[in-house]
Amino acid sequence: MNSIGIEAVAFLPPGPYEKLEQFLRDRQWEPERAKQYATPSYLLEDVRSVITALFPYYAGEEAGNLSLYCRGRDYHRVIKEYFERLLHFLNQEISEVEIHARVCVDTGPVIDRYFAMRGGLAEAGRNNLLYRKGMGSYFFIGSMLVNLPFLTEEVEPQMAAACRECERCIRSCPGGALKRDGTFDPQRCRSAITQKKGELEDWEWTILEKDSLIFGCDVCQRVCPMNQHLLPTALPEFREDRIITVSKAELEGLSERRFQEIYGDRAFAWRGKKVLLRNLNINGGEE
Ligand code: B12
Ligand code: SF4
Ligand code: SF4
Repeated sequence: MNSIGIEAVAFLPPGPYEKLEQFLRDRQWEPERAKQYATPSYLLEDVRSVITALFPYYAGEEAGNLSLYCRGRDYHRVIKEYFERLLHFLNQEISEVEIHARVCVDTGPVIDRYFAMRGGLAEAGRNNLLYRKGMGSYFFIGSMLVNLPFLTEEVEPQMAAACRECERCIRSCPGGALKRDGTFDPQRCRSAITQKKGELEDWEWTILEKDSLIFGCDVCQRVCPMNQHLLPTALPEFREDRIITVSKAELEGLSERRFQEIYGDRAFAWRGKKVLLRNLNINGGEE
């Protein structure tokens, strides 16, 4: 897959994934929803394998007011492009099957992190993020369902060894979203609050004010010992032409249409200009 630019990929069986279903039910998911997320054939009827792939995006940590994950091009678009190239390659190699595929990047009933772990590509940290040697936690995950046979032997998901004696992420989390019992409260995650539209409640403002990023939150990744001394990604979409900061002066006066023309290929733009301007009023958001 190196010729396509995908350095970590696995072809998993089509499921259903009973342990995932149980995990989601234990997290109070409604039974029918948990079943759907654990059963890839809901999405693609003739699915025969789940392709899971990692896309590293680390490109340094220069000070700026955007999270590291949204400084390059919008990963939803980039991953779709890589999967299209992969499909093209598979179509050329396997001419005897008419390939059906369904690409999922943060869309559809798919738990990307579960598949990446089962494919042996990464392990879980206490902060919920997945980690892989050399990439730390700074990678995206894409999933593509296809009607081609699977190749990869499954691996039991596990927690990274470095987490045994460490709780730095839990102690530093500005929202108190990471719990000692291993659960996670997404409502209290600062990343979610920066992406929320409309008026914020006082308690949400309090969480927002604890850090200066106006989109996303990197605290639990920055403090992590597994994220030290990383090499920059080889993927040009995340390494080049990065935007690390946006200011009020740049945003004010732009129509929503002009805003989309300038920033529409960036993940931080998907909630619109108003949300960014609101967040710029927080502690240090302005450069
Ligand atoms: C909704 C969402 C959010 C919500 C949170 C929802 C949630 N409950 O986690 C919000 C907006 C808060 C969010 C924030 C972020 N997100 Co987000 N998010 C998603 C999305 C779309 C769905 C996640 C979801 O609801 N999962 C349901 C929960 C139950 O499962 P999970 O946490 O994904 O997976 C866990 C289980 O599989 C579990 N598990 C199951 N069995 C077992 C067994 C064992 C032994 C163990 C140890 C674990 C385990 O371990 C996994 C990790 O905890 C995914 C993309 C996708 N479709 O999967 C991206 C995704 C998870 N996000 C991602 C990113 C990058 C982020 C941010 C870092 C962005 C930022 N810098 O601000 C933060 C990190 C917050 C954090 N600490 O997790 C990446 C994660 C990449 C990685 N290396 O892990 C994903 C995969 C997007 C992508 N396509 O790459 N996110
Ligand atoms: S900060 Fe510590 S506990 Fe948290 S993910 Fe990193 S190593 Fe694990
Ligand atoms: S992204 Fe920020 S708020 Fe969310 S869990 Fe990590 S440190 Fe906490």
